[in-house]
Amino acid sequence: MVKFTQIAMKILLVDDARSVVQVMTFRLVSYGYEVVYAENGKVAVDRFSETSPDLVLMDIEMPVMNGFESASRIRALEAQEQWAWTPIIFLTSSDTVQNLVTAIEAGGDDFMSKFVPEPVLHAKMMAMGRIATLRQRLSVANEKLQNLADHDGLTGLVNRRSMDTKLDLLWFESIPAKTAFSLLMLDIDNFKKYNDHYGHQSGDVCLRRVAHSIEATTLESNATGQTKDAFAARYGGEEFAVIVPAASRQAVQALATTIVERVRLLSIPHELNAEWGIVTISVGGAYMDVAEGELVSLFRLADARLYRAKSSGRNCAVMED
Ligand code: GH3
Ligand code: MG
Ligand code: MG
Ligand code: MG
Repeated sequence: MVKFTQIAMKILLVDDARSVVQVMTFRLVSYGYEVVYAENGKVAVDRFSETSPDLVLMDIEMPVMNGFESASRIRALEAQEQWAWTPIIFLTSSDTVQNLVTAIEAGGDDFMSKFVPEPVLHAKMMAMGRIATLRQRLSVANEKLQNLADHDGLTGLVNRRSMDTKLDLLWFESIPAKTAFSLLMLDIDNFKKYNDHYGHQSGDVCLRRVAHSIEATTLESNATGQTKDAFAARYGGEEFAVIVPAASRQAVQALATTIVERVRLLSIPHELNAEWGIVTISVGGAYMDVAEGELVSLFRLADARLYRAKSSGRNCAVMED
């Protein structure tokens, strides 16, 4: 016998006939599976959304909503997610060829008699259990890959590519909401000198600590309700961006000031950083009414102000012209 460690499947069992439900539930539970029950196709759609089962066993003829209609609705729900496809096996008392074709066309994957001999049911469930286990492993692997693709390897912050995607989405959402949108561009001061003096490895450690500080301050600002959905990204090299949708001018100003302050408080030694002797950052920020401008102008403004922060002495945030 093939050895395969399976997950304990959660099975959504849909049937209006009590006797069928009783027998099936008894057997499925005895195999170690969890059973969620629905008495018709409509309830099944709700239960499906609520419980995310690994497998659906669905009767065809039921009051309120039949199995085919229910399966179509479940598939429509799944169509909103890229990799979702939960196996649906129709249960029936008449396994005619036409029924099988209609079942597959309605989004079902297989077809089984309600009076299937117990060993056959057990074997089929084992086979479905293997598929469910692989699906779960695939989903975990996919999530890990997505996470790797979206984050910068050194700092763990959202990377530039992922930032652009999130940014477009947030900007787009802000248009009908008529909210403001803000951007902070941040850059470590005299970082080339840091690398030259302390070495590239130490530079990496420093970059990571500064990144974490920027992110922590941003998340703290979200947590206290000053901002909402603000996030930090590694823009490139020793430059970062903080995207702040729908926050007041004062809140963004406060966030920028706190970020600069918190980096200073890290007290990372940097002998060659002007008179401070510790690592500091400069920030350029822009606040804009979404209806009045474009995303590119927001970047241009923040960039120009970052340049001013640098030329006016560094270790500060410039938020206005
Ligand atoms: P300024 O205050 O004007 O920003 O001066 P700066 O020296 O920080 O600016 P510059 O653009 O001249 O140098 C940026 C430095 O950041 C150069 C580059 O080696 C360093 N850097 C960029 N990415 C990394 C990284 O991933 N690790 C390390 N260790 N250094 C990096
Ligand atoms: Mg029925
Ligand atoms: Mg720099
Ligand atoms: Mg730079």
